[in-house]
Amino acid sequence: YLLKNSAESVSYLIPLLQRLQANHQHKVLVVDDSKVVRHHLINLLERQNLTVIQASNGNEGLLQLERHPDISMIITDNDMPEKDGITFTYEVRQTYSRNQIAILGLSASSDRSMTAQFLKAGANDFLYKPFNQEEFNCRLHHILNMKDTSDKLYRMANQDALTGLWNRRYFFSQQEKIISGPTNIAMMDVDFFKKVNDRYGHDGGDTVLVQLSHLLQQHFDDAIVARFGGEEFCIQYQGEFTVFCQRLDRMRLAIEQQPIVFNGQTIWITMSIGAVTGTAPLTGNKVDALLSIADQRLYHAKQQGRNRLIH
Ligand code: GH3
Ligand code: MG
Ligand code: MG
Ligand code: MG
Repeated sequence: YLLKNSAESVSYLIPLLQRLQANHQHKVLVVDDSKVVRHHLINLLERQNLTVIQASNGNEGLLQLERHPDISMIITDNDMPEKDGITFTYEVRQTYSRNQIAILGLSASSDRSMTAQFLKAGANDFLYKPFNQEEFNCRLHHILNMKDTSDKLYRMANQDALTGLWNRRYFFSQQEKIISGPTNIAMMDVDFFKKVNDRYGHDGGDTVLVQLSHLLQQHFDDAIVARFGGEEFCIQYQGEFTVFCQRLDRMRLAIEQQPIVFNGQTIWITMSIGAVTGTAPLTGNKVDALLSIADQRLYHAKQQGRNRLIH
């Protein structure tokens, strides 16, 4: 069980690797049946400013994953009672991709095929025990850097840069994931937004979009709120249509009553909304059909005087 600590022997080459930035955001799950090994790993990880959670076998590991959906990395031993690490890795991969949760496999076995077995089951990397502490740190940092890069790419591809809301691409990618039940869509557009830009400049307009986005998110933290383009937004909500419409109208009123401060000036805005309901699954071009109805209703809201919801 003694883990080889030869950090001193390499310290003349490179200083002990430490990853100080951004680590607090990573939560690591350590799965090993040996308490001694677990504590050694936890100690190594906590020195890297990581938050650590533990489990003593694969089944417990799965339970911890359910309890902590924000785990970004798993370090798992293979040789454990109840569920071994390779089976555990395979099962985690049925739900989470390599980019969602990184897995580092460990084993004290003398079986040289262990590396391939772990990688085939879906692990990102593997180390034989006992391991060199600095090699462990190097692999850990490599995995976390990859994770940070893929998280960043995901955000860049799916989030709107100005407001932080989901973008159109993400909105469409989520529709197929809704398997059943009522699903509602609202299209909304800021009224006379050109005037805001004309009067307060483009920066004033941008400030309005950012603050408005916060308000939309506050009102619909249980729904997908996306910026579709310019000053056009879309909300997708699962639940009763009447509840959706009540909440939309409450939000519309809140927007009307909420002053937006820009450079010491107060900007007031209103929004027009068109809402529609459908039933999942939204296969084929059903999403497009619903969006087109919501868009027509938004158009009518504009025609009938703006600052209103049509459903
Ligand atoms: P309506 O009530 O009919 O919607 O009137 P409107 O003035 O809002 O008309 P429209 O929707 O056509 O105008 C959208 C304007 O939004 C035009 C464009 O210059 C501006 N816009 C689009 N994207 C951005 C952005 O990212 N920032 C800012 N500041 N303005 C934007
Ligand atoms: Mg073991
Ligand atoms: Mg507009
Ligand atoms: Mg518009």
